[in-house]
Amino acid sequence: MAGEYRFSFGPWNIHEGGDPFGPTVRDSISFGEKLKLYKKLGFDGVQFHDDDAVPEMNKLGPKEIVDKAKEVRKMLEGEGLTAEFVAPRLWEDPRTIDGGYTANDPAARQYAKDRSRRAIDIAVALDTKLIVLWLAREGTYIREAKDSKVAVDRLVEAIDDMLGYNPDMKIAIEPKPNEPMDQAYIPTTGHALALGYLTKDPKRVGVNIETAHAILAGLDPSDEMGFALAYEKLYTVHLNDQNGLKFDEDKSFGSVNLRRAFDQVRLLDKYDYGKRGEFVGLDVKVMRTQKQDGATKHLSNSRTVFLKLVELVRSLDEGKVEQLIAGRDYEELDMLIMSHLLGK
Ligand code: XUL
Ligand code: MN
Repeated sequence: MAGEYRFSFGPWNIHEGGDPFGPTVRDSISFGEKLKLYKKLGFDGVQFHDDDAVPEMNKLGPKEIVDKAKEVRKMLEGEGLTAEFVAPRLWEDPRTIDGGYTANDPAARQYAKDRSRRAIDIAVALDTKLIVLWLAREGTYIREAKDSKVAVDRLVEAIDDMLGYNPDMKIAIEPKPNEPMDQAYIPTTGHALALGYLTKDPKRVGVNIETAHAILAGLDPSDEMGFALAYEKLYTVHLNDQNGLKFDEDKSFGSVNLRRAFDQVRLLDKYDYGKRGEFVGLDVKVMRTQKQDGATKHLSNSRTVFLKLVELVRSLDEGKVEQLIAGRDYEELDMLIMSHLLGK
């Protein structure tokens, strides 16, 4: 329950509400103010992009970056918080317009590798051993723009560079099939894990599975999680929800399809997710319509829904489930689950 699970989110999950078609609608909240909200909302872990921890890091040298990150670690300690992971934010720099690790320009690829090393330095300073790689621009708008075989070779080369740079760091690839690219090279959990096995240390390469990304790939998020669990590769999760095949919505967990959320929680709880130190990570966006005051409700609501679903999962009559499976009465099993979700 609440004490058994530790929850995390990233500072970008408290945001001003700007979208591609309109300006921001809420005031900015400083990083320090955001940190003060974590515990109040029931969260213990902070997910970082490298420049969430060290803004404008491209203007700083490696030592200055580490010094700044150490200051952030002190802030975390002051709030009783832990850094869960650091993700290199490679997709906003002019040098990575055509991608980072898979860019056609060798200078862009080198920048991406260097920046990833700096992200690892920040992770060390923040006392976490987990790097998340969301491969934002590692794909194409038109198929002929890049060679997909070479792209995979280049991704392996970049991950090998990170694994070699720090022998303690683990890497969780966060697959996503599209957005911002038309076609991403690592669209699913299967692709991410297979990529890991091409690297020089597959033991240290796993996944971060995001609910919405699995749905965008036309897949069931709990099945994706089960696949990763079978490989002992579910390093973290980004729970949220997604209403069909459209832009990545990052809706509150369970808000579109409660049964799909129930299935994710059932699987995670069954296989002791969290007991090996994993956080229940969220990647949720508040609605643009939300007023300033209530703009953290998506976080506390997602956490509450997760915990309520844990209760529901644990009160499911698993003996009855077994019996119905043995009798191949899946219609009755369907009704059992629906009745359980309806509370009757
Ligand atoms: C993008 C996404 C990112 C990653 C972290 O769709 O989910 O926020 O989770 O870089
Ligand atoms: Mn995510």
